[in-house]
Amino acid sequence: MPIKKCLAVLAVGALVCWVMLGLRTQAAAPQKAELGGSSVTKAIGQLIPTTKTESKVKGTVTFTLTGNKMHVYGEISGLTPGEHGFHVHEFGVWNEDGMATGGHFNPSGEHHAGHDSARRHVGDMGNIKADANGVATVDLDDDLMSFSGTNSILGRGLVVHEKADDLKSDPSGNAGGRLAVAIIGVAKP
Ligand SMILES: [Cu+2]
Ligand SMILES: [Zn+2]
Repeated sequence: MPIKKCLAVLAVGALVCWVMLGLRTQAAAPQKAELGGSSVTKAIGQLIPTTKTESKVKGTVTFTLTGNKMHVYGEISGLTPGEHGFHVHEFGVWNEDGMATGGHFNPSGEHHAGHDSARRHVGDMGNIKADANGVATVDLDDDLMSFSGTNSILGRGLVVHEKADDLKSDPSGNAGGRLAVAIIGVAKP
């Protein structure tokens, strides 16, 4: 009987140790990632024209996080006058036709919509509007984009389209070809 009791105590002790060790590793991992992510307050994307479209579209776009609001600002040139779809896409890679950026950044599995919609892709920023000189200014506030967690836009793609985004058609608003691509990276604050 005492031997059995002794074994039982040992078994319980081992189980407690195992559970505590597991909890410790679980708690440590996300904390590290969160600390790294939250120290980023500004990101930047340098739009490079896609060569297959013979585009001349270029520009610089910054993303600045204040509290829970992301301010998106930039100037984009080389456009035809009028509206052009403007989105964050899933992958942060430039290629000759911009297709390597994949679809719109959509971590919540929503349908495509305009920037003002309550339910939309996180990457949906609607349209930018170029003036007669082909220059568009982006200046908007966003409630969904982040630099940490599932909605983090760091390392993703930024795309300027050939045509206007109709703000409703899945999967990408019928905005046509991809004229310029940027990779969103960490910027100097
Ligand atoms: Cu797009
Ligand atoms: Zn979309």
